Amino acid sequence: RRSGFAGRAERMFGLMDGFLKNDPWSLQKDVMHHVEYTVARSRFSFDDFEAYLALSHTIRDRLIERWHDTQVYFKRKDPKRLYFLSLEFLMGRSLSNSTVNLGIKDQCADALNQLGFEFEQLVEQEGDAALGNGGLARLSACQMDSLATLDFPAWGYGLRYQFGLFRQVILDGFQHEQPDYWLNFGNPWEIERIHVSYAVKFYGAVEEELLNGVKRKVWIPGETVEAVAYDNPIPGYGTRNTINLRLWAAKPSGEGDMESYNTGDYINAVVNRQRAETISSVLYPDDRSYQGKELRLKQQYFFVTASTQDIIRRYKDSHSNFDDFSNKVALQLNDTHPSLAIIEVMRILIDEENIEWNRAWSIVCDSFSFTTHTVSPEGLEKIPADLLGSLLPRHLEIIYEINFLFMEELKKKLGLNYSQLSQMSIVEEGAVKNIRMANLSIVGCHAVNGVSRVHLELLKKRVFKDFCELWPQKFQYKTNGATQRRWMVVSNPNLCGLISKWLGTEAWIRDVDLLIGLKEFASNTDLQHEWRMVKRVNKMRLAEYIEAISGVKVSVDAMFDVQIKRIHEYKRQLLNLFGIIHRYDCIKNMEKSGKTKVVPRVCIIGGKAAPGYEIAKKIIKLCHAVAETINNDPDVGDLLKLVFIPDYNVSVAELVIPGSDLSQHLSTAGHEASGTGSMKFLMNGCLLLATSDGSTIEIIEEIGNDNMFVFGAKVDEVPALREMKSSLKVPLQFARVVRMVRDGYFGHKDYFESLCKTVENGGDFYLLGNDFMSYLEAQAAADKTFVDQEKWTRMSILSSAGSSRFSSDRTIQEYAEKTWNIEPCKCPF
Ligand code: TH1
Repeated sequence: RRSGFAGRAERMFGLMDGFLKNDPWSLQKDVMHHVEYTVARSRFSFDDFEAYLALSHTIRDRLIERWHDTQVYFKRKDPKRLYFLSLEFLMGRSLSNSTVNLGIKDQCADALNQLGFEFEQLVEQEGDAALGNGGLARLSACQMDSLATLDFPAWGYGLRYQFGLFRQVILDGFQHEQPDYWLNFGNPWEIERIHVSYAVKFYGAVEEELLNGVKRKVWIPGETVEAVAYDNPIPGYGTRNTINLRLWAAKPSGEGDMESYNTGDYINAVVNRQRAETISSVLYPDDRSYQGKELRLKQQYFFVTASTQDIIRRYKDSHSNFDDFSNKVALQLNDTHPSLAIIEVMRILIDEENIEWNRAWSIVCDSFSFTTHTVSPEGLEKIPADLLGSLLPRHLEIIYEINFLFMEELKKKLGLNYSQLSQMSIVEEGAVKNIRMANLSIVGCHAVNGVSRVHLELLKKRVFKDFCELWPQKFQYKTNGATQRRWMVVSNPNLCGLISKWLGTEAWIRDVDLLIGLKEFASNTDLQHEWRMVKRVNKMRLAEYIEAISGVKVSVDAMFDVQIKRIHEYKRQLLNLFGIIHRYDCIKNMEKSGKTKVVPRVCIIGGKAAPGYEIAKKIIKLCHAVAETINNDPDVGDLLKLVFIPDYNVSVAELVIPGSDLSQHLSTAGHEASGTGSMKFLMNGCLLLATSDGSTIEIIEEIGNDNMFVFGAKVDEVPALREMKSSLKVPLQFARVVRMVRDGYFGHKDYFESLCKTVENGGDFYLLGNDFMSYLEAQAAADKTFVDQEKWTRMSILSSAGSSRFSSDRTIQEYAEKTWNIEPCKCPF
């Protein structure tokens, strides 16, 4: 006999007409349904944007089906789950990616075509979800795609900022920041869960309470807001599994309403409550720097408590005690930004679940793992103890207690080495007392991961030397990766078609190691020819875009040379600009006959500067000033062009990467923890011109020195070079280009003075002068190779063929096995 529930479920399923179908006709019907009833436009008249919305809702319905099935299956199987906690996710657009992962892109394109719409055009209607700054945030997004595709029972947690990363607007060559109103036109990709909400408390005081003769600490908070969940389905490729990215938004809390309203000032009370929403309103736009701002700390705690309450509630739904917690839950901290979670779980276990301290602490340590993305000690997050104590008084007490016990343990192990103890302490004593979030994370996690091999070496040698010696087995590394679904299949469909044709299979999209199969065809003239054709079409698309945004006409026969990433002194966009000025200077001083030998270049630079980072902003202005001079110089013509692409983001990257020949990764060795942009270029067959730093070192090992252009000081040489710097002679060519900028060759003499100073007179912390000649040689080698199109194309094919190690699928597989101890849980159907 059927149980009542099953019988009812079957009847309901019948009413739903089974699962949604994916043939073009069914898709078309659903699109029209959404035009009429969701977007509420007449079926006789709707524009591209409305068609985009209707199509997105059509896809969303399919995502929801799979999401439900996956979650029901996870719940039934109760596997160990991974929770990925990150304050930043750079998801970019979703439409194209979802259709690719669901395997229905062609059907959608057909369906739309018959309605008179161009799929590619609808895709362009979508704005980017830019809830993050740069590499760290895009890494989170790539890893979510891999987690879903590899069928891992995982969820991501993040913040639903109302304003994502600022829009960069360039006026007269200067960067201006504008708010990113990404939610203003609605967001079809999220599901609001008004009923999934948690109270978030701040301020107040800790009191002692006597309960059944036992003393307990009770936190009496002073302010309460509510965290509401928004779910974003993340579909895997070639699987039904669809995991969840749960983002929290702050809302006023209903708690304590009566009190404030009874005091009389109703209007003010309502308005003040509304201020709760500011907590999740804006993403901090600083890459790699912290400021000890109260709002940022509020965001962090808001995020952490909502996520951990949700996770613990889900655990308790199917478990009656905490014995199994660390066998069922892995909590991954993306950098130290969410590291208060360690304290929050500790607080819940001891204060609310009445678990004894030592047991609670071992549950915490067994569950948490942490990945650091930073190289320098200055990049490590610190929170003033006063600030933390006023916002979260109970948490500060717990931190002190953890630190006390940790110090006692250390004293036993190390004896009384005060300088070492104070280095390792979670609490930094000084004029201002600070809490060191990295130390807290290392102490409270069972695994600490670096993001490339050399990054781990640097952690061992420098930043966390003492900790590595104390707990060598805790420290690991997982070289970062990027997802080939977004960075090849979505953004470079023509190249993918070609690769699949030559490999005789599309299986590499899931099983990326198959890409190596291209290697045997690297010298095949047919493949080479087709490969160049694909690149040319991509370059034409990019050239059109460049003309549209800048008015500059560029020739697709020129080498497209690209540097796109956040603007930072250590990433040395300035070195690139100095190289461009040098090239320009050479062309200017050339005889007519010499010019025929110049390899034409289109130099493309893009990236945002943190709003308060003056030097980075000057680099942007210098780029525009140099471009203005070069692009309008009749002596130069098509031999050299320089364009700055404004408002660089994920969707701009998807356009630029497939259309570039050469990409530059110029960080001073030892400064880029990993770098992930290079991996995306590599996959797309763009040659790299790079220093031997971060993950580039591993790329060199994978594809060989002779398949890219490597230059500059090595990681181990940098410290000694810095010591000797003031006695080193700078090359004449370098001095000359710096002087051109300083003397006002590109105008704005006074404004650029401070920029020049960063590389002059024994300054030059990032060693631009030292690496300059080596850089020019690498550039010359690139020119020489570009003329030999056969060689260039072979190197390009070998780059794609050798890129499989840099798929985030590999990264996630390693984390799953070595850090999280989780297994796939594949939804059958
Ligand atoms: C970046 C690293 O600089 C980069 O090398 C690495 O590839 C990437 O993370 C992913 O691992 C970082 N981004 C941030 C952002 C903030 C703070 C620190 C870092 S490190 C906000």
